[in-house]
Amino acid sequence: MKFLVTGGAGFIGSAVIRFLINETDHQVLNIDKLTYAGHLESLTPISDSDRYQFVHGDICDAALMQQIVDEFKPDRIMHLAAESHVDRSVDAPGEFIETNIIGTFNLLNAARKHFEDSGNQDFLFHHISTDEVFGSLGDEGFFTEETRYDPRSPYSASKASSDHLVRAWGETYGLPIVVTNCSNNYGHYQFPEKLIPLMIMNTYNQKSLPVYGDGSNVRDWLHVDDHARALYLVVTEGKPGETYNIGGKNEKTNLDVVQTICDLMESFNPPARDFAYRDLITHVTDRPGHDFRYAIDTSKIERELGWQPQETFESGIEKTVEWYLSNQAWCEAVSKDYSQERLGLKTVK
Ligand code: NAD
Ligand code: TDX
Repeated sequence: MKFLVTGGAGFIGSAVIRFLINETDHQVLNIDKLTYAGHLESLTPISDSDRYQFVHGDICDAALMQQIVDEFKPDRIMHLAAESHVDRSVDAPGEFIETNIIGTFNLLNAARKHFEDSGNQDFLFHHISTDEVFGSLGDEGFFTEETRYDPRSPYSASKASSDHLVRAWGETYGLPIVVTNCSNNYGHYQFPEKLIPLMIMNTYNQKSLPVYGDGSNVRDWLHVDDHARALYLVVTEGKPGETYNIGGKNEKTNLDVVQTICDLMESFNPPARDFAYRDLITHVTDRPGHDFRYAIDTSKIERELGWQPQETFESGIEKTVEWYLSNQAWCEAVSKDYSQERLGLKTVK
């Protein structure tokens, strides 16, 4: 089949494309704007494949999206391109509205015309979304596919909006769609603004480790390769019109995550004798509107598609720390314009 992947130079998109090229026989066209978060270096392992092509393009360019879809004639569109960082959405929400909402609208229009013109009854539009659309949990409970939407950041509100557009195109125009809502991903090739790679890079460089608030906020961590496998199952075997939640069953407080990274670094990269990586942990001003806890009920995707994550948090975080230590060239290439300043505080009065 022909897969059109948007955002394929990003963290999850590149994992999906590496999976599609390495584990299947499908053809892949990657459309990416190459923002600060998009790096073709993440695709080096597969970029020589004759089943892979890249177009440098912006999903906000409606005419370009229509042209690419009309020419490539995809059987599947996997839509991952987005502005993805919550802290940046606090400072500059406009880009999130443009890319996440208007960009998704453009792709839906292009997909609808292609579906109607081609008559390809096997066509499917897969929107890759987040559990953050469901808001924030207390100490108990899990997000299911029926949980009411309650987005609380500009990022999650823009993703909720795009989820609604995708379902509306399914109901109103009969476009075959599927939506997945996933918890926090971690693993190789993640841009070092996100918690886990930032903490690995900062321990390596012996810089302070900024934990927002008291560090008790909880995230449910999923290794990115387990997410890529889940997405492939959904896009090939999922039922059109359905939503599937994806999660890692790995709930950790942020402080636990940071301490685990410090402890792994003690063994992989032992510091001088009078110093411990945990000494670098610094509690800083909390994120505005910081969601307390995310946790996913994954029973639907397990029951209906037989998906199970392969990595535990312990195995995945160890591989991830090792990967960042052995791939400093990638880290330096992607972060050359990234100053690491604290983002997302501008709304605090
Ligand atoms: P990322 O920020 O690493 O990558 C986003 C990619 O989209 C980049 O390559 C960027 O260049 C590209 N892009 C941005 N704006 C674009 C535009 N206007 N036109 C074309 N390309 C553009 O993000 P990620 O972490 O890989 O997330 C991918 C998707 O998965 C997003 O939709 C995100 O909401 C969703 N998601 C992420 C997580 C997570 O933990 N990272 C969890 C659940 C869902
Ligand atoms: O320096 C930091 N210190 C800190 O304590 C950073 C960057 C984060 N944090 C905290 C905030 C969160 O509670 O760590 C947690 C994780 O933060 P992020 O890595 O920014 O991820 P999060 O806000 O949870 O959102 C992520 O998961 C869901 C992705 O960025 C989203 O794209 C995805 O939808």
